[in-house]
Amino acid sequence: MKRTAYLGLGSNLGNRLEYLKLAVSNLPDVSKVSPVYETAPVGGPEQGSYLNCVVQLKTELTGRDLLTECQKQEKLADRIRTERWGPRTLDVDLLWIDGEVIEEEDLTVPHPRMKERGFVLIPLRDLDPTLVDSFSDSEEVISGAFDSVIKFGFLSDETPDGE
Ligand code: A4P
Ligand code: MG
Repeated sequence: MKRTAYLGLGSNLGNRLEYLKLAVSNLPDVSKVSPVYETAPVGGPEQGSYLNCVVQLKTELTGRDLLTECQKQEKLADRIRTERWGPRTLDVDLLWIDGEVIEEEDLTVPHPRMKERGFVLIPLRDLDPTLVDSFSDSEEVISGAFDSVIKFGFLSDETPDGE
C-alpha cells in the first residue's frame, strides 16, 4: 500500500540549487516538491545560509528503505561529514511517514527536531497545511522564522498556478 512520506533537503556548500535538483531527480516516488527557501543556519559552527525544500513521496518503501535512499543521495553529492550540524553539500532527512513511528538507534521518525524548525515547517506547510497545523506550536515556530526563511524560487522551471 502506498503511503505519504516527507523528506527534508538542505544544502549550504557549492552549487546549492544543483544539489537539490539532482537529489529530487534521483529520489524514487516523488509526488510533489515545495518551493525552495533560503534559510539562516540553525545550530553548528558559523556557516553560510542554506537552501531548503521538502519533497512528498507516495511510496511503498519502508522507513529503513527511505533512510537508505536519503543517504544514497548524500553520497552522490560527495557529502563529507565533518562536525554535527556543520556545512554540507546535501542533507536529506526523513521527516515523516503517514501513520508510522520508528524509534531505532539510527532512525527516528517523525524526525525529532522537525517541529521546532521553520526551515522544515514552512516548506512542509506549502505541501500539507493540515499536517503542519496539527503540530502544537507550529504557528509560533513559523511566525518566529519569518525573517530567516525567505522564498528563493522553484526547483523546476514551471511555477505553480497563481504564483
Ligand atoms: N537519523 C536518525 N533519524 C533520522 C531521520 N529521520 N532522517 C540518523 C535522517 N537521518 C536520521 O545524521 C546523523 C544520523 O542521524 C544519521 O547517521 C542517521 O542514521 P547526519 O545527516 O549524518 O548528520 P547531521 O545532519 O549533521 O545531524 P542531524 O542530527 O541529522 O542534524 P539535523 O537535525 O538534520 O540538522 N540550518 C538550516 N537553515 N537548514 C538546514 O537544513 N540542517 C542542520 C542539520 C542544522 N542546521 C540547519 C540545517
Ligand atoms: Mg541529517
